[in-house]
Amino acid sequence: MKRFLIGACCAALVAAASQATAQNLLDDGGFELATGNSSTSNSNWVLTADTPDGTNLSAQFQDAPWASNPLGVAGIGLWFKAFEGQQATGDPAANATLEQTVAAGPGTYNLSFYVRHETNFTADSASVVLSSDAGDVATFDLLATANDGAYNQYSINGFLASAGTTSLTVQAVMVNGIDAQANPQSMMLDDFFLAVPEPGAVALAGLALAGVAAARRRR
Ligand SMILES: [Ca+2]
Ligand SMILES: [Ca+2]
Repeated sequence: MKRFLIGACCAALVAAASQATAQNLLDDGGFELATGNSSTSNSNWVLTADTPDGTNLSAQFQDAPWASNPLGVAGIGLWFKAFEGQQATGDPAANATLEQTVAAGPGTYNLSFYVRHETNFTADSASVVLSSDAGDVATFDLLATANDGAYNQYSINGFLASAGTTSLTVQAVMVNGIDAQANPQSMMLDDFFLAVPEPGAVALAGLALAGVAAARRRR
């Protein structure tokens, strides 16, 4: 029993160390530099959102405890307002794209992000797309996430950027969002993290395993 506990303890340490050492390749992954209630990022993110009723954006950076991760804490999250689509007779559907491109070479990458998906959110599609300028593309279906209204973390892991890659692009895209005429019906995104799986994390795991072995020897 004691040995098991030591192993679990070290595994937790490795997880914490990996998080701490990985560097986010994205500028302002959590949108905290953005101007609240607008499409102005003040960072390398570009948010393109239409205004189906001629006034209100179909997506915006929202400064509110209900829009940011973790839920209930002050901060800024990206708000996909599908309900702006076809809200009034003659309004078109709601479309928006969030995008950031970073310089990056060939290799393996992990992208993680938090999603708050409300029950009645309705769109033809909503997705996070990771791509390279060498033509590699991975698409994550946001409509398939838990629609429980909580912030949940998801990831695209092991993305392979092939030879010739000089940049990676992260996108969040809402296509043809419409008013479901039933609340709650929004989707929010926050805390994007793009990183190279770190050789350092592997080394730390080795050190932790050595720690377990040392602990066993002391017995
Ligand atoms: Ca945030
Ligand atoms: Ca409206």
